[in-house]
Amino acid sequence: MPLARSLSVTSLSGLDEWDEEFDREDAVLFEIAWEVANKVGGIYTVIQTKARLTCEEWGENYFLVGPYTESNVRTQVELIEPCNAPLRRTIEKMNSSGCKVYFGRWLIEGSPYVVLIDVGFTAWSLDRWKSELWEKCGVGVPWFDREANDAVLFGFLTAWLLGEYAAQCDEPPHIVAHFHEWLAGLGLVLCRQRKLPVATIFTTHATLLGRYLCAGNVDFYNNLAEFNVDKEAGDRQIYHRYCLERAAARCAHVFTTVSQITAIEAEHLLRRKPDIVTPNGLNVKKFSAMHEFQNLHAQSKARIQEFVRGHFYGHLDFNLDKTVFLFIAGRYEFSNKGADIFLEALARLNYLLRVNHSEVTVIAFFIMPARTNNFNVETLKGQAVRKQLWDTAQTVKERFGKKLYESLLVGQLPDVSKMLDKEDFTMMKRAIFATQRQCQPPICTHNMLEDTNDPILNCIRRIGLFNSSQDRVKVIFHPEFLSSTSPLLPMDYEEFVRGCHLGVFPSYYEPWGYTPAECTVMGIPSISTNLSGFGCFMEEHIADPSSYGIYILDRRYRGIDESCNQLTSFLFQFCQQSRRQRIIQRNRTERLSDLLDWRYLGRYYISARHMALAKAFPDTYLYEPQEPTSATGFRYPRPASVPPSPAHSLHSSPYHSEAEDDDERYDEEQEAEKDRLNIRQPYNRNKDQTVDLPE
Ligand code: G6P
Ligand code: 1S3
Repeated sequence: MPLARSLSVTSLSGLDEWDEEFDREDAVLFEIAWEVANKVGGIYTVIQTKARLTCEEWGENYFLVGPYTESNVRTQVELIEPCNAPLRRTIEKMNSSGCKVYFGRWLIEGSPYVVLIDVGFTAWSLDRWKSELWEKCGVGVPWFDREANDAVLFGFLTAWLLGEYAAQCDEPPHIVAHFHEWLAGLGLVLCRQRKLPVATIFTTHATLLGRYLCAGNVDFYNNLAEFNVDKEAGDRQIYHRYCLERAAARCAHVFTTVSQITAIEAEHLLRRKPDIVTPNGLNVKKFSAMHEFQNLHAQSKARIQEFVRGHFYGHLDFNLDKTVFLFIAGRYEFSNKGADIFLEALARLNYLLRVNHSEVTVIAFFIMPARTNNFNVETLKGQAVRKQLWDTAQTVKERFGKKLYESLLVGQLPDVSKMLDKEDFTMMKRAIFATQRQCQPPICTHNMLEDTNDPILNCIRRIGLFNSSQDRVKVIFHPEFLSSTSPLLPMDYEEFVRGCHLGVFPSYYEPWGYTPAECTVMGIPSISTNLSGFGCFMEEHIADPSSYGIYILDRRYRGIDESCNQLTSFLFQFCQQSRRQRIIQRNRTERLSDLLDWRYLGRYYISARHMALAKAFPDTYLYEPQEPTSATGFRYPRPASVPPSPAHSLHSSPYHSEAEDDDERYDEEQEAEKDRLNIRQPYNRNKDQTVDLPE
């Protein structure tokens, strides 16, 4: 009987790596989600970034199953013939029975196989399947809920696919089917109801009810045990969706979720405690030279500065070299994602910077998609004016250079007072006149369709952050995801993040939260909360998170005003750091990326699959839970070097040169090595203490 897993520890910058000795025999893994090759939100990132590792583990026996949409397939998938006989027969059988099922390779790292099902093509079966769902499971789905109708079609089709595949195999196969989120959950319920030979896993990335309740001004975490879940779901007209989600969680051999905090939520709202927490990882890119990511920061920052020069034309009365770029990004859920308290904290920060006569200016970007009618004229004009100034400067420079050259050719030093003539001055004056502006630089880059009801704009109106000259905090709301082809800010999201100084994600409802994790692996500090999966995970694994640039806001035990004050103080502290301190902090942040690498976090998925196989096929598989090792309780100690507090600034002069930066990078690389050596010392979690390290 194959043992579920044996553990051997190798090193991943101080973290242990698993060497798998698990005999999968003939097992086949299907991973099923609505976001396979179909970007909607965070689940896409989970599956896409994890694919390489899962392909390495399962090879030709790994299949992702998702919905077919022509536009996605055209850009992301290469359609090919099915790679094995049972699957080919399965797809042929389904296609000859009125379905449209495609097979291909998803063109991402790892090139996993994908089975894509056109749910619309089988819509003729919807009523029949809904009746079956009602008769067998007692769940009624109303006709008007399009998403739930898709969930029914997708569920019946995936269960059909798995059942057919099992039937087409010569030997009884060992299938593991991993379903993500309620939209895919019905397939799992049907596998169990039809008693298919499938080991099932259900992962929820948020609960439906949790998301709805949090968005509705409820003291969610203090009342988790009190909610009458059926009534709450009914009141919000999501009872049928909730039933599908709860049935999947309850029927699964193994139930998982992405964080401890969502595990507690699921236990109360879905009435099952998750068997394993499967935190989300990333595909971490490592640069051979440590300062490489610092250079990328400088390059991307220069591009953001160019945009800012255009956006604030006529009002560029602040020093761009002393300007700090903050940002929040994600799905536009105003209070769930914490945009409400971020704005309030910005207003308080504005006051603090003003009364302290700070030289620092803060520009806060809000990147949250809303309904718009394209870019607004004033914003586009800003970039046109900037371009014109640049062109004028280039023309004058060329004319100047030509005169200088001619003078040198005849062996004379030029008369500098005659180098610029009247025409040059006229050209320059005209360009300067064009920068006159009657209005303040715009807050929003687009024409909003619901301007008067927009929560961000309304909040800005209330707190009065209007980008005036007196304001030390300026706000730019870009209600569209970023793209490198944008005429306004032509940068993709990754480049933009690299160019900013701090990501601010003070979410109230955030099962995991990829945005701060992405910041971390790019070496950009971030603020998250102890109500987000990411924040709790980092708190658990790092002795002093803020010294690594991981600020964790307390939204759990404090009222909103207190949390807002804490956020303001994080922001104010951050603004007081010198450039040197920011560079040191970025190096530390980047050092945490191993912790978020799928090479480390993928182990929880491995455990979940083994546990499911052992539960579904107890005669063949045995699951042995992992014994705690010193590496399991791993915690990053406090950094060995100088803390990045303003009081310890070693900056020698107010004029900061690039040469100094290079010295700092050198110091930091040495410091990093010191820290790395210290990190390898095992941390004793039971004593809940940090390691005392020599300075
Ligand atoms: C990186 C670059 C330096 C640059 C610095 C700016 O470290 O390598 O050349 O001076 O970023 O840092 P700041 O926090 O001011 O954007
Ligand atoms: C969910 O997406 P969201 O932004 O709606 O799933 C993500 C992936 O697991 C998770 O990171 C996020 O917190 C959830 O909220």
